[in-house]
Amino acid sequence: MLQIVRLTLREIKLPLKEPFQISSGTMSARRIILVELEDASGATSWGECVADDAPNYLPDVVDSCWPMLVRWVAPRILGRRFGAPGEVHAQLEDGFRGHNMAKAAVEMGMWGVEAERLGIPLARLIGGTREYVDVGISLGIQATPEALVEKVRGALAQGYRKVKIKIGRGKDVDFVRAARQAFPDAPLMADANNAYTLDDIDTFVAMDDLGLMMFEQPLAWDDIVRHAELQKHLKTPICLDESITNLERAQDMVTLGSGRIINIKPGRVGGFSSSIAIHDFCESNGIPVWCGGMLESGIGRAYNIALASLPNFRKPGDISPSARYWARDIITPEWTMGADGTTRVPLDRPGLGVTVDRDRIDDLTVRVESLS
Ligand code: OSB
Ligand code: MG
Repeated sequence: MLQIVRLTLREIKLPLKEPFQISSGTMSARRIILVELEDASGATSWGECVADDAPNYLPDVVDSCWPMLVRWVAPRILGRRFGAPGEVHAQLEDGFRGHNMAKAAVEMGMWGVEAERLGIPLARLIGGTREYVDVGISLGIQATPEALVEKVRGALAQGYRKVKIKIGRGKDVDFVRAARQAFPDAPLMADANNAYTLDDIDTFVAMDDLGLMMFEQPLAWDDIVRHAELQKHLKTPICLDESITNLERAQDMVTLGSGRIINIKPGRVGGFSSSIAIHDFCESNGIPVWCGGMLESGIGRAYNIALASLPNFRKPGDISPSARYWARDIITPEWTMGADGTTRVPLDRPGLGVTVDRDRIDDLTVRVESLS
């Protein structure tokens, strides 16, 4: 049984090693809300909220998630008895619309606490079957095709098993084609973060012969219908990211043919229960999934790596090692990747499998609020 007696919210500011540009904006430092959870048994763990400063990915932002956590999420959790973490999602959905990123921070933390309480690795708790997970890198939009080619070269030399190229208007066909010409057999894909409309079908047709693994979220962030029309014109599979906010949207994608692959980000879909439900549905319907990333710290990364150990995570995830993002992460040991482009799931340690560095977090903290 789980019974949370205290939730502590912390906002930290973690500077990125280099700015990360997507079609809808640029990030140079992350504002991250961390949630520390204490169970009546004495077990503790942490969750991470993936919302960023600006509403350029989905509507959730740090400054909406913090008050939602305080006023609406925490009161539904504190003091209440849960038989298992799988019960938390329904409790957070009942008469409570949206705000998935705030919900997910606590919902995932509950899985972390349960793993600690039982003394088992998080990946085991959720039924993960892999000991190693394949890692991909997400490369931000570059100034020139030549600069992109050098970034791709570096990523492939490090061993990454998938290279995702961020594209946007005017930074698309020439960029992706240059990367393909330089690396004819590399596992490449492109992520548009909603930069296009159906008027741009020709842009995608121009990239359709480049042998890309997929086009991620070409059209509007909340669209399902138009993606089905676009997919009819393309042999390259469409992968939905932003549009898949819950199991029903994944079902809609399959019903309408809006895509053939799903990027699961637990923060976007409200946590682990929802992620696992989408994973299972996709597995039954022949839809491969992979784990997306939101430039998480080592805490959020622990959850993503555990999730990616489930069997239908059949393509490399955006789960780069700590050193790709941060001069120093907030956990030890930091997440690393082998030269073969895989990361080992920490199955030899209970809970998240890493130690949270409280001193480092204290140094980075800009506000704290304790709820009980
Ligand atoms: O669309 O997948 C995306 C980062 C921030 C917002 C949206 C996205 C991304 C990434 C980064 O692609 C993936 C990572 O964490 O390495
Ligand atoms: Mg994406």
